[in-house]
Amino acid sequence: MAFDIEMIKDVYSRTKERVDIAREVVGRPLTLSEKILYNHLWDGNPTKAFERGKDYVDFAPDRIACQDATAQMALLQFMQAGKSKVAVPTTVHCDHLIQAKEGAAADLKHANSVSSEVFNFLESVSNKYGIGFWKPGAGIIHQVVLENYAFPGGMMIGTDSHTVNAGGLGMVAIGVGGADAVDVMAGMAWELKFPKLIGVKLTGKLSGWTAPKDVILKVAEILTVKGGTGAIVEYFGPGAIAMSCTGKGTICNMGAEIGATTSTFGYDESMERYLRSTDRADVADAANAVKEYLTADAEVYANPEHYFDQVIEINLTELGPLLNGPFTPDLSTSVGKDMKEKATANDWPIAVEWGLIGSCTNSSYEDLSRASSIAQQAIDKGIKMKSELGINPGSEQVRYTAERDGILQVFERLDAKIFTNACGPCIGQWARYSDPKNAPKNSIVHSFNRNFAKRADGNPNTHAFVASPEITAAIAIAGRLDFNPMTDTLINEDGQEVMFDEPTGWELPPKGFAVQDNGYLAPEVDGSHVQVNVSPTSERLQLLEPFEPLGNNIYGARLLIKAFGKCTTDHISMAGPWLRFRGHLDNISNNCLIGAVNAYNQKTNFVKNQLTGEYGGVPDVQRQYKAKGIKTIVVGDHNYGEGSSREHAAMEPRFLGVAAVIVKSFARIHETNLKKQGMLGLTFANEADYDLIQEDDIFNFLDLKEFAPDKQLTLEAVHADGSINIIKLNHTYNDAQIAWYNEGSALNLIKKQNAS
Ligand code: MIC
Ligand code: SF4
Repeated sequence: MAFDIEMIKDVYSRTKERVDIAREVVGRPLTLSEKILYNHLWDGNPTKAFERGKDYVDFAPDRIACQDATAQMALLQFMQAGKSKVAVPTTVHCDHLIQAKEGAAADLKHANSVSSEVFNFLESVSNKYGIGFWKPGAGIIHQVVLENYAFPGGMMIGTDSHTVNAGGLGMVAIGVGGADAVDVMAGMAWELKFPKLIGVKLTGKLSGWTAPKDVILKVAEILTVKGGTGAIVEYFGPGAIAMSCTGKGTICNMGAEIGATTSTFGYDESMERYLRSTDRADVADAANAVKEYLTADAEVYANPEHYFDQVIEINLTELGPLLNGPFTPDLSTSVGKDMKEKATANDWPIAVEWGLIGSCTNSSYEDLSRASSIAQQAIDKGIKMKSELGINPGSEQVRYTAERDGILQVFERLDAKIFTNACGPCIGQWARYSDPKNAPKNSIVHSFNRNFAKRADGNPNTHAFVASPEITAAIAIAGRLDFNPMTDTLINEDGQEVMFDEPTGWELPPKGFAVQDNGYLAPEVDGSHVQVNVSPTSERLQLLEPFEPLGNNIYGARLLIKAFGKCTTDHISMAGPWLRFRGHLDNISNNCLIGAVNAYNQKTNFVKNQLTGEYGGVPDVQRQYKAKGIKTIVVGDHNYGEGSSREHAAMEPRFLGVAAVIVKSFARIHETNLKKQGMLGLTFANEADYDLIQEDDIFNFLDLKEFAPDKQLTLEAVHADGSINIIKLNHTYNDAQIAWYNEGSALNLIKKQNAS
């Protein structure tokens, strides 16, 4: 039986009425995304049609999921909100804090000992406030959500950008910062700008070496890392229907890499099969009763260009396997010859040192079974493994079933390391090097979603390429980046030339899923007596102090850093070893912007202190400005804050005294995170004004007193030679968000409202 089945039935019981009204109000057939959005309006039945990309709308999500690295800050904030229980079903998943080193058993034991304080904190807060808790080792948040909580037509938010994975089961699932989740936990509406809609029509059929992963690698190439910003991507067409549910999850998952608000697919038989095999026949039956409401109206998919803002068509029969990377997930290259040419031209190392299979993106039973069919061939054909292989199963249920069915043993026979059911190398939790900064140039291939510099192993010289699990397995076995399993031969141990056959696998386990201990702990019905302890001397956890409002008198501000080029959340608040400070704002602030490249010297973590003329690390210099009460600004390029939902990337600069972040464009979640923390997140009205900013400028915000929706702000940049530039800044704050700014943060406002 499914968790929270009554809540799911409630959603379905109102679906018909609300969607029918929405269709009338909007005055035309509806996409699936619109049906789900209009069915989750905070105010109930739809009364007006919203303008996509313009109107801010209040929604009522059905559930929330948090992972350990972001839950700490989310729950520290929730504890301040003055509530005794979460208002909607919520879960916490311990998956990010487990380092991959020796293998699952030893690594889990180690994590449980070094992070016990954090795990105990999360467990006790969960127990107190009615939150379901998934222990370390239970699995990666998004696979666990897909297996247990996602349901067609539902709406959820999660404090992780890959929450979007649940679109594979027909949800609108959106990644948010912790402060957004706190709103919903506290029983308030969740606000989102009504998204634009991109339709992706999948014709043809996947076959041979091509996998769902290649679909999203292709979409990333087409749309680039910011092409999906502000939009929901809705997939449809015969190619979509023919694909497994977990394959759909893979595609939706990596929608985060194109900046999409989320991605989704209409309810179909693959979803029904998945629901039934994961012990949720009750959800499948309930969904079947409102089936036509869980996909778009027929007219929409027949004439998509009339209903979507943009339509892309991909013929899956023509699509071949791709490798995306290095350093960005949208740089796409076909396997084989094209890769050989590109790698040679760009000096990417051809030898592949590691292949990694797993992450929330590609760790389903189907993924493991297809990759293991390649591993099995290597054994059968006597091919020696040329690189190392690591596997992170997505959940204990997948791991247990894959072990029962002999899949994991196949990898083990190739000496693969089976790591914990957790994020591991995907988020830099990988003890690959003792001195990563000085580690050698090398290539790795993985089935993860992100490949920003240093992400997996902390080594800036690691060139990480993203591929499907089956291609990852083949390339890891061959040990060459330019290997094309469809055409190339390998020499086996007997000196014979051999080739791989096409991968095979099972969409779902033929004998059904099984698990002994899924790692779930239900909260007490009444948790009011549960004590939550945070030691004042802890280096891992720190209770939050409210931020002081920044006010509307910002004059004489200095430039902390003008970031050059790509500045993702990994650059702003690095993960890996820093994950251990995610619950301690002061300590984690020591990584603030240390990965951002200073536009004036092209160095990281090396900025000029304008008060002393000396250079220092970004956090150190900023702490000196803070000590003197001098506000600062951060300047950046396009898609600033791309990647993670981690609100630390906003809270750290806020905590250290940065007042404004001014960029050419923002990634959605990060922009909201800045607003929530009571900061100014602004964009250059004229992009070229980025170039006007000088290292030693003094900045005055001339009209902050008139801060209002749809009204530009004016920045005066006074240069060292006395000359002045007036720079116009755009913003997307509405009245409520300006109130957060005025109060110092959204949380300050909630506290005030709950107190009155
Ligand atoms: C990621 O993949 O970057 C993470 C780690 O899962 C983040 C969340 C975090 O930083 O804790 C995400 O994607 O939101
Ligand atoms: Fe974990 Fe990686 Fe997925 Fe983020 S992308 S949730 S780090 S597995």
